Amino acid sequence: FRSSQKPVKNRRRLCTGLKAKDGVVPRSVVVLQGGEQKQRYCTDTDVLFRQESFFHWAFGVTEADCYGAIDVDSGKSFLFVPKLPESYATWMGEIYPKEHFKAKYAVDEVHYTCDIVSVLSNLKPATLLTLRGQNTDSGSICREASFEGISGEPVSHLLFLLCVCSRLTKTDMELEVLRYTNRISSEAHKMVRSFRHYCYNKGGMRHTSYTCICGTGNNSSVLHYGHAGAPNDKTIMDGDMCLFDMGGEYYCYSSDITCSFPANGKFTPDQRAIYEAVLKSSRAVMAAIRPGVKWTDMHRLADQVHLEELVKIGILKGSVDDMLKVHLGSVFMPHGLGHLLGIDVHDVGGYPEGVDRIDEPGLRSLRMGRLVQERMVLTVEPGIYFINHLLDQALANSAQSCFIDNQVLARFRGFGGVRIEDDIAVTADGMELLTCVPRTVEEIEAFMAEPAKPFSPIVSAKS
Ligand SMILES: [Mn+2]
Repeated sequence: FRSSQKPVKNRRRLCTGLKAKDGVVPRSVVVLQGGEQKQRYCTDTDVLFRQESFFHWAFGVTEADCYGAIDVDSGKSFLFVPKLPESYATWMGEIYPKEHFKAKYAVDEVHYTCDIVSVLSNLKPATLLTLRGQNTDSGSICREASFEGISGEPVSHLLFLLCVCSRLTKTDMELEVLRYTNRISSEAHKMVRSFRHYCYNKGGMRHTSYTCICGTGNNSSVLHYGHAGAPNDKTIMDGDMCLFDMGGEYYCYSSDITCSFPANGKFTPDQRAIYEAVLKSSRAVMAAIRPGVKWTDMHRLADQVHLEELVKIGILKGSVDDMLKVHLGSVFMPHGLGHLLGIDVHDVGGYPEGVDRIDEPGLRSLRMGRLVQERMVLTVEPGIYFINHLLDQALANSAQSCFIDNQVLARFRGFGGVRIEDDIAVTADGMELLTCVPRTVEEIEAFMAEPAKPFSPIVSAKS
């Protein structure tokens, strides 16, 4: 990336927004703290570093242990980097001068972190604006910048709201990186077993966006399979459905893609029926997305298509409208339709302050409750799963069990699940599909029948 493409624009958006806000006094200075290099437990082995997301958004800095400041009135930016000991040059490599970082990150001034107090006091700030607020996905509070000698009472919540709001919609540069993460991750999905190798080797991606979820057979109904207690270690059996949810990360920007397919390359009639039901809801949602639609309505649309298709398959019987009233859709899709995507895989800002999640099965798991806006990047990830304990609960509930044909359902116990997850960018009149993998049953079967192809070349995007 050229330095002009660094997040200069994000800092400018931030200053403009702050100046327009009540309660921001003249001579306010934003102070952000970057991520710290941590070690594995009590050892001296470094944990692979990944920059803190807000800091990355504002400064684009890949090094650890930095601070940044922005003078809101002038827009002037300051980067503080650690002053490294001489021994660093022996063990870690060249120690760069401050000018190196000034050019690399297109900031106005670079200083050492040990000088942060004197540099900031020379600005004679009326207020320091720091970042503090709650992430609506995790419930965690982001860590406020702090350093020895910080003076006065920093104002924190204001900056958080503004940063979150600005991160909701993406700049041209951000969209370009997200297109890249999707192009590489899409190709890597086609390599399946060498997914991570492809991301690293062909895409220059040091991280994946999250722990790969690779469930097969019944495990494909475990929504977040692949954790330490279930480390993607089941032997794949002939006839299994596979559900592989994997995304590469580049320059701290995420991708989040799921492919579901039969392990042996050929769908059984039941596998095809469930797969095509999910594909139908995915494409119905994509056809409906445009600025101004409610994301909760998109979730409901997916539920409705699933129920209609489950009636056709024979698992359900009766009126779909009545099924919706008892939230039957959430038995088969207990998670939300999709979420914001950006520097974080569950990107910030899903719910504005004062708007709570809708307290209904399924919808309460939806990570975004806003109207869809141009330049938002979202995942569309409907799924149908056969999760034994949810099926048993529904069968024990007479309001729901009256719609279920248990004899047909019994055939699907142990089936696992199907999720189809694509990433999209919202445009002025619709959406741009960022993900490009085989999606129809025919495409998947044809792709899996082909002998191993050489890696397809990565064509760089037009500038
Ligand atoms: Mn996702």
